[in-house]
Amino acid sequence: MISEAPAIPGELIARLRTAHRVAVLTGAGISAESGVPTFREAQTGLWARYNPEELATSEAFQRNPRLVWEWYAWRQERVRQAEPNPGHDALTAMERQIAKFTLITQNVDGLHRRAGSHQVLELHGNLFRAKCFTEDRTVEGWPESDDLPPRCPHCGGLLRPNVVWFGEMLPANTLRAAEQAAVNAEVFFSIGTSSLVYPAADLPIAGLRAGAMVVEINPQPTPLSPYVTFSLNGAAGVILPALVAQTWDVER
Ligand code: BV8
Repeated sequence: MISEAPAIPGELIARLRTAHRVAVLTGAGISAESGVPTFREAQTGLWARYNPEELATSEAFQRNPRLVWEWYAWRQERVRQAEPNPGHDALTAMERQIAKFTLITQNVDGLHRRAGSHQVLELHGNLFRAKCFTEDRTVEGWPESDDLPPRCPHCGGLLRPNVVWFGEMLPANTLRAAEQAAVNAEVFFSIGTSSLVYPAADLPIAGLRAGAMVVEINPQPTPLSPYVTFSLNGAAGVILPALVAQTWDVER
């Protein structure tokens, strides 16, 4: 049985057709249909025994830099084998229809940019970038070596993934731009996030307070669900293409 395209609320379609400023916050759920496990999904194999929230910390890295570096290398490999999915593609189509479109992501997998999105704010950094743990400055490359983690070419300190760990500040300019986009949005989408991690989880609330229509896309309810204007319960890779097609009558 071919699954019916989900019906998108008419009021949301009408609003999007006249909107000039739209902001979107995505979490790991939008990459789930690309085969990238979500952040809180049970980790597999070697990593099953570790809790991501414990590994994604500066303390874990200081305790066992090799283990943490290898965890990120394993995740990089998973992402390299993944492709953007119809949910990512639908957001690139939406960006083409909206004058001021801002895509804010908690994800570190880089799949929005690979899908062709341009205005992407990576709140939590990117798996594929590294920085020096000692100097806290990004490095573009480093000499081949068997050292794990590799060493900073400038000072010889350990390299670390250029992502925001728990307990670390988000990049100030990126967070400020995200907050601006949230409070100026006419429509704010929260897609594929458990709405548990702060300060990202504050962004849809900031949009709501500023008068945005807030739309959540998630197969499960989250702490944000009671406050949103519309809850579209389903997979982003199914709902977003239907929403774009029903609103702007375009393919992805
Ligand atoms: C900081 C990078 C402050 C690393 C990540 C209040 C204010 C400020 C901070 C806090 C606060 N309360 C608590 C804190 C501390 C902490 C925090 O929020 N803890 C939580 C756990 C309570 N926050 C921080 O530490 C932040 N730093 O605030 O510093 C500070 C102040 C002073 C001085 C110093 C510091 C830093 C947070 C960033 C952490 N780094 N990632 C890495 O990836 O390794 S966060 C990590 O979780 C990922 O980025 C991930 O994206 C993010 C959130 O998870 P989700 O994306 O939501 O993914 P999840 O698996 O949870 O959910 C997936 C969802 O998708 C589910 O709902 C599921 O139903 C849905 N889904 C599944 N399939 C689909 C789908 N949806 C749609 N379609 C599908 N097909």
